[in-house]
Amino acid sequence: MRYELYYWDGIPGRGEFVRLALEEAGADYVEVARLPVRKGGGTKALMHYMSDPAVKRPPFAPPYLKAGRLLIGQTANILLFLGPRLMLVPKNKRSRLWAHQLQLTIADLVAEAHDVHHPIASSLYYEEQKREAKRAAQIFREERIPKFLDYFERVLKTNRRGRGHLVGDSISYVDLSMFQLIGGLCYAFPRNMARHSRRYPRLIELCHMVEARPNIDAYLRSERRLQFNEDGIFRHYAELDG
Ligand SMILES: N[C@@H](CCC(=O)N[C@@H](CS)C(=O)NCC(=O)O)C(=O)O
Repeated sequence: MRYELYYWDGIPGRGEFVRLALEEAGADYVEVARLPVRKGGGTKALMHYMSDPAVKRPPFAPPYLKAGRLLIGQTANILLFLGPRLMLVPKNKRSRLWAHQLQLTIADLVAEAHDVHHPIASSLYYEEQKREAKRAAQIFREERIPKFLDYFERVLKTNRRGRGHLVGDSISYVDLSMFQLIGGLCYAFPRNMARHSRRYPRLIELCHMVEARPNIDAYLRSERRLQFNEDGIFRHYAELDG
């Protein structure tokens, strides 16, 4: 099956959590918004399933995935669907629920990371909410990052059977998403993350494990991989790094 991934062009964003799963599995997929318009791509194609009133069960926002006739929105929901198909989650129901629970927790932190630079409204520019962003960033750095990362570090520690993995005893989509999450936080808050890196040895080890996987390594070197930038979710503004 050829999957169609719909996400904004130019930013890794939430689309990256889905891309990493597709890339690790070597799945056949196209990024619709990155295709030329003459090949049915571009922003208009991206908007189609969200805005056409004839579409049943439309997604609210990208990313969304088209798999045959299925149209699936919400990052964690897409991964819930793809996990078993790409063999990126254990077979049993308990583990699948656990993986989904962790993915939703990752999504919470991703949303908070976004709200640091847009604490008042997504529709305003960062420059219009810089003062509030500075306040939000201090609390995010001092309270929220440690609370979430302590939790994920603990999950790694207690998963004794699968040393180095968040779920089960082999790579899952949650490991891949954690790699992206930690990478994003290190990009946005380099000083803060470097200062506390010794607190999260298992999470850092997990990131090295993920980036060394052959398919991920090839993907990271390819032009399909988009770099973090200041239009995305994880943005580096030195004044927010403390
Ligand atoms: N909870 C959704 C959030 C989706 C989302 O916020 N997408 C962003 C791009 S990363 C967007 O385009 N939002 C438009 C909006 O919220 O108006 C998910 O995890 O997929």
